[in-house]
Amino acid sequence: MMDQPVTIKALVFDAYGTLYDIQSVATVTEEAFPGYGDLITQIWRMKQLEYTWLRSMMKRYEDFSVVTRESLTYTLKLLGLKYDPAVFERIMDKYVHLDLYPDARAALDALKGYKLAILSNGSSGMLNALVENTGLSKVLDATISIDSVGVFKPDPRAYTLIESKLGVKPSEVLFVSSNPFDVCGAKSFGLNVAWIERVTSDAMAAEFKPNALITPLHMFKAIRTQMDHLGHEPDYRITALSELPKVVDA
Ligand code: LAC
Repeated sequence: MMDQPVTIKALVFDAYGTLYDIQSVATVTEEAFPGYGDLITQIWRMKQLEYTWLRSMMKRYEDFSVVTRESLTYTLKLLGLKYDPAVFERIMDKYVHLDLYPDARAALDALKGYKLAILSNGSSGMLNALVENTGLSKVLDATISIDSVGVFKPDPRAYTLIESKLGVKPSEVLFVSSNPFDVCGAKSFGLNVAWIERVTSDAMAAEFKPNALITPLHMFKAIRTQMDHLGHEPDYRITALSELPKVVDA
């Protein structure tokens, strides 16, 4: 927990996996390629994140729409799936119509009075369309893309955008993410961080019984939803966004 009380002025949210359910692409991937939906959904997301990190390290930034397309191409190719451009575009289009987590809207409404923003690796174009299509533009003060620094989270330069765009010091920010790599990056940078543990460690362990059928979703959860061992722990662990008012008003 935090060493001393701080006054939180802004809550800044990661987008994909935190406010928006990235698994909701499974409906379109399954519809486009029956029987492959889960495989495509998980490989695509794992590669997409990997490409953000590789591009940052290679200093070959391309925005998240490019990364998302390249990782989808990788996935369909490895599975030997043939497709026409319209099918590809239909799958991509889900990225600007992702499902909000059921608890997202009510939690944001309950936090009125704080500055509320998204800081995401998404490109400005993708994020603005998503926020508009899902009605969040009315409740958010800012939708911040890392586009303007040309490097993806968890690079510290990405997190500097909160202060430069919102005018709020890192010590006055509660950053909220479900993505362990993002929690570690934000904490390492110096933000207060709440981790939304969408898959608790008990629930995770319960899914891995001897000889249990392990699906691509299980592997995704094992690799991308549990806290990483990078020497940084979140200040708060929550299991629903509805717990946030209690965290900041405490
Ligand atoms: C984001 C991805 C990393 O929204 O989840 O930044």
